Amino acid sequence: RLVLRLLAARAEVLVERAAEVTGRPVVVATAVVRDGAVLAARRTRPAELAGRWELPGGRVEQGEAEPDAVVRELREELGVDVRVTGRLGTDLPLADVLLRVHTAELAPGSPEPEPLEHGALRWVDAADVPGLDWVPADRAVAADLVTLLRSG
Ligand code: DCM
Repeated sequence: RLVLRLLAARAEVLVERAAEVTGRPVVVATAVVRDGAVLAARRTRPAELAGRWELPGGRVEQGEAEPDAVVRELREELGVDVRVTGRLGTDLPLADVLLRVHTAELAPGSPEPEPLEHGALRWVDAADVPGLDWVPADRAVAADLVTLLRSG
């Protein structure tokens, strides 16, 4: 039985390593929450996603910690300073990346968000989350978003 337990432990380690080696790049999406609303951003590209709403974010760079990627991407895309507060939902496998949703709040003294790389921005409250035209991946966390907004 001891041997079986050792083999099982070894198998777990190997599975974890395989996931690291074959792992897809992570794209962080961010639910910035303020006063019971989440900040949604309207995409302008590619054509099939243009006009639809997303949680802003982007690709994590090699060796970069995810919270640092969230802070960097939101500074680039929205001109804001954020503080990362947690995670939302489960990882979502996309074609060639893994989408992981973080939660954040504007840091004290942060500028107001501006659509530097999006067509528009909008604060969306719990009642309006389900009806928004989310990009398909972000639609998957809509129920978790509603729960988060209603809990705060
Ligand atoms: N993406 C998404 N939802 C987000 C952010 C990104 O589905 N909230 C997808 C769109 C692209 C990929 O991740 O396929 C990379 O995003 P970007 O083009 O914004 O770098």
